[in-house]
Amino acid sequence: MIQSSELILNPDGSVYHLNLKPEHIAHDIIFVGDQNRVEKITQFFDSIEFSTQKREFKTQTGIFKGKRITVMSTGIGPDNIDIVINELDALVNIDLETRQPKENLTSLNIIRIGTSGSLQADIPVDSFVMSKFGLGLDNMLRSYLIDEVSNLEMEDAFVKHTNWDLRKGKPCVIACSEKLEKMIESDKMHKGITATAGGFYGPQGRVLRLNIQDEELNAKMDNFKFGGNQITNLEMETAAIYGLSALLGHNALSLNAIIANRASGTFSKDPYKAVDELIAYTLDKLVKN
Ligand code: R1P
Repeated sequence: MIQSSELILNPDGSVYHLNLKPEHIAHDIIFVGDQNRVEKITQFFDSIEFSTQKREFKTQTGIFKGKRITVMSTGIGPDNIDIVINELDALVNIDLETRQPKENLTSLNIIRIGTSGSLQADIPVDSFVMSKFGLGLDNMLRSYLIDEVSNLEMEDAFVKHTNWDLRKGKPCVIACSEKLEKMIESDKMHKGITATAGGFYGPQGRVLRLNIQDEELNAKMDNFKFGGNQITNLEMETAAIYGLSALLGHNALSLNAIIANRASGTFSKDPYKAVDELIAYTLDKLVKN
């Protein structure tokens, strides 16, 4: 039995941070970072059956063209993803009354619709990137037995190529769900490795008033290649989503609208339009499958 200090439930039986009960979520789940992006998606739904919000975790479940979909904001960063995916998994794979893991496990389909900065000059602002791999530069996944699902060869090649300082922890590499990749891909999507940082400024090579440990890191990431893949973009959630989903048996895919190009130093003139287009694209693909 999982103790009440380990799996915390609210007085109404919902999971602690997400405020959700099992009946509130669909098997197809869209993650966004920004809580204001939830309604940018659900505004297109035929009906909404459930809404809740606690802190940055806003959730709505409804029907879009006959398909039941949950849209949820995760806030910013891998630490939040740890909470969101563990609590979502508890909703489907742990009996919240007996506090025992279920025998028959459920696989959720999780698609992130995010924003991100491109590292490549030829992946311009307002384009879309599908993450074939997540490269975790943060250490959240290292609390788990992540080697079971990580691409150790690519990890080692990245550490060598960047002369990575292992005092920052060892990066890990996790692949997307091939099932979701096939469902969503098209020639509109750039594909590659998405690097996930544990912060926005120093951890992504931004210098304001603080010196950073490796000023050349973005340039080194820019020319890293492994097995025909290059690092396309840098954001703060993808590797965490891929790692926990792989360990728990869920399918995950991360899509990002590129709103900044770090190679050319440019920022989208209309970032909301790029995100709106990615939302429309994803919803359309989801209901066609
Ligand atoms: C930083 O501004 C945030 O934006 C990006 C990063 O991953 C980070 O969460 O994604 P979202 O727009 O999905 O939040």
